[in-house]
Amino acid sequence: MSSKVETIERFILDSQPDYARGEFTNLLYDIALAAKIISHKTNRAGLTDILGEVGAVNVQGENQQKLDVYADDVIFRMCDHTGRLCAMASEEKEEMIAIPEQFKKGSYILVYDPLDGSSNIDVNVSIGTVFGIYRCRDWEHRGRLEDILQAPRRLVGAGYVLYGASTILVYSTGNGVHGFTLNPELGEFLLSHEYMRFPEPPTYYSVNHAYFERWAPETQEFLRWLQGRRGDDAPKLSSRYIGSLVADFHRNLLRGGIFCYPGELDKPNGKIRLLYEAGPLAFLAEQAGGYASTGTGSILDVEPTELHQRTPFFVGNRSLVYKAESFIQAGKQGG
Ligand code: P6P
Repeated sequence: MSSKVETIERFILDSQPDYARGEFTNLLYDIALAAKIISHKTNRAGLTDILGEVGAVNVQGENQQKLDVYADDVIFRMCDHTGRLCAMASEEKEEMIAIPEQFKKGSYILVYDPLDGSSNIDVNVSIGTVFGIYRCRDWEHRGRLEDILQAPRRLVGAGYVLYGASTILVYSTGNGVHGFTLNPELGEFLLSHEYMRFPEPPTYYSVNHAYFERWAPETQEFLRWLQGRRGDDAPKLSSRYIGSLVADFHRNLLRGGIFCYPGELDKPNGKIRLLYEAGPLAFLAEQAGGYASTGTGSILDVEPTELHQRTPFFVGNRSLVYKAESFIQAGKQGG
C-alpha cells in the first residue's frame, strides 16, 4: 500500500512522458471523472430508481440493467466532445461509436465495458468498468473500424474501476500498474497501490465449476490439477468466484491467483469479450508480472476481427497460466 497522499491527476501528470501533449493525459482525467460519477450512482443504487432492468436487450443478448445504460451514457458523454478520441466501442453498442461531426477528432480510441458483472447489480455484489486505449493507425483517416480492431499488444493504456466496498481505479500506461482509491468526502482518487504485481505464491483460482461437463477433457484435467487432484506439483489454492470478472481479477492481482473462463465444446470461444474485457486485463496482467492466454497463446497477440468477439480467457500468475497452456496444448496434440 502506498503511504504518500497523491491524487490520480497529480500522478498522471508526474508520470506522463516529456513528449506527451496532454491529449492522452486529459483522456485519463476524463475516465477518472466518469468513474466518480458512476461510483456516486452505484453506491446509491438501492436508494434511487436505477435498479432493475430497462426492458431492453443489448448486443450480447443480455437484459440491460438501468445502471448499465447509465454507465454507458456517462462514459460516452464524458468523452464524445473532448477532441481526444477519434472513435469508441462499447459492450453496450452493436456498432462502433463515431465522434459526432460537430466535434474535433483526436488521435485515441477508447474501448470499454461500462459495467461488467451487471447481473450482480441487484444483489449488491461488486461490479466494474473495464477500458482500453489505442492510438489511431492513420491520422489522416482516423476513426475507422480498423483503428478499433487492434491486437491488445498495441494498447497504450488500460484499466478498470471496481465499485465495491470502496471504489478503486487501477490503470497502466505501460509503466507498471497503479491503484487509486476514491475518497468520497474529497471526491478524489488517491494513490493507494503503487506498482501492483501478482504476488507469489498464488492463493486463489476462479472458475465456474457448474460448466465442468461442457469443457474439453484437457481443460477438465487442468482444473483437476488446480484442485490438487493431479500430479504432485499443484499449488495449494482456494477457490473464489464472484461472477464479476473485475472483482475476481482485482482480488487475484492482490493475493495471487488465476481466473479461468475456458472455451466450451459447443462454445469454443467461451464468454469473455476480447476487445474490452480480456485485452485490457491482459495488458494490465503483463504489466503486473502476470500473463493472459487463450489457452494456446497470448491474449495480447489475438488480432480482433469483430467488435464483440469472445475468447477463452486464463489470466493471473504467469506460472499458473503457463500450466493451463501446457495442459490444453497437450490435449490438442492428443498428448
Ligand atoms: P458466468 C459478467 O456477465 C461476466 O461477463 C464476467 O464479469 C463474469 O466473470 C462472467 O460473466 C460470469 O459468467 O457464466 O460464470 O455466470
